[in-house]
Amino acid sequence: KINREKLMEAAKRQMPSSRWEHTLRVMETAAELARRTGADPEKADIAAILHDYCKFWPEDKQREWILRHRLPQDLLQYNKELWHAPVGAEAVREELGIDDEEVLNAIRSHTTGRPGMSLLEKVIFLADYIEPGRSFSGVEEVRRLAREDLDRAILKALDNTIVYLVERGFKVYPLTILTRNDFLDKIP
Ligand code: DGI
Ligand code: FE
Ligand code: FE
Ligand code: FE
Repeated sequence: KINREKLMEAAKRQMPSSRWEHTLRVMETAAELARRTGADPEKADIAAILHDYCKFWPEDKQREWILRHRLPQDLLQYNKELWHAPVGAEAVREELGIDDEEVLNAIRSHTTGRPGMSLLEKVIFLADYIEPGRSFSGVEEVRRLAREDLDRAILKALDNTIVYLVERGFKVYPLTILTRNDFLDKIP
């Protein structure tokens, strides 16, 4: 089984240095969230290292993976920024032999979330959103909420993303809406 150093080298090779630096910050933020919430720290570490594995793959290569690996075909009708999460999960399974389904789920759901997210998935989703290099409008409030309640923090992050997309006239991927509805239903 491949070790952490090899996974870091493999991920680093797929992306420009600015994106690798984001990955390092996601690793640190995920470690902190895992420590505080009781999520598995080793799984959080591996998922953080690999979460943007194919973010910088050419669009055509990502499209090929969606077509050839039984990924949701409706992704092709939406922003290509959504593709790297599900494609990344398949890519690290095939190219790096990652077979831990919890880690793969965390990679797969890190952009849109999904209804019924596990603690590990929540940690990776939020670490990606609140890492210290982020400057989205509203990120400070999500950072504050994340210190108290991961679910409320994710709901706020999803609200921000949906508002951002609507304000710019972009389509919203249905899974993003379903994830938000799921958190609305379960937050007291
Ligand atoms: O890969 P990162 O930049 O670290 O972050 P990410 O994986 O969360 O990707 C964020 C991008 O995805 C951002 O440009 C907004 C976009 N996005 C997220 N949800 C949706 C979306 N785009 C569309 N069109 N629809 C969505 O539901
Ligand atoms: Fe990403
Ligand atoms: Fe394949
Ligand atoms: Fe990321």
